[in-house]
Amino acid sequence: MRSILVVNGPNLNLLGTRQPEVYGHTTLKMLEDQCMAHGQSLGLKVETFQSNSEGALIDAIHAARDVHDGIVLNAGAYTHTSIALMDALAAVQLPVIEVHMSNIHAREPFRHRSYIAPVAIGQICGFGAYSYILALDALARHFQGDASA
Ligand code: CA2
Repeated sequence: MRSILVVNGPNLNLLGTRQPEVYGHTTLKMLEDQCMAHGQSLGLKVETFQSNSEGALIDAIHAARDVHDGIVLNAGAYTHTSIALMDALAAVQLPVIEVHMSNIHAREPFRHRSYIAPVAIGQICGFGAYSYILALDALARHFQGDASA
């Protein structure tokens, strides 16, 4: 069974507790449970990780290399700033889908740039918690289409 790591970055531990008008009412725990349940329905094992620390996120991405087959990543605001995260993803060479709860392209200009996008298979944003479900579907499809993945 293929294994996917769902990674959430800074402040996403606050999901469901603040700014529901932007990020909805789903808590991080609910989101992670939904990802695990949906992964199971796709025949994928899903593990989750959240940190507010850039270094811890990089360490988790490095550790994923020998354990997981793909990554779903919401890097939070590090999306728009972190060359280090981009380098980590490029180094491990796992298929990555970038996700965001909000539509980053409809928000402030500084959110339009992503350092993750160049090293991701694709980007899904604007669908709230459903962005993660779509990302798992996309990874499952990616694995079907690539026997070597
Ligand atoms: O839309 C997304 O998923 C973001 O990655 C969320 C980041 C933001 O910096 C990105 O531009 C887009 C912010 C995460 C903050 O999460 C909170 C959740 C609830 C309450 C407060 C913050």
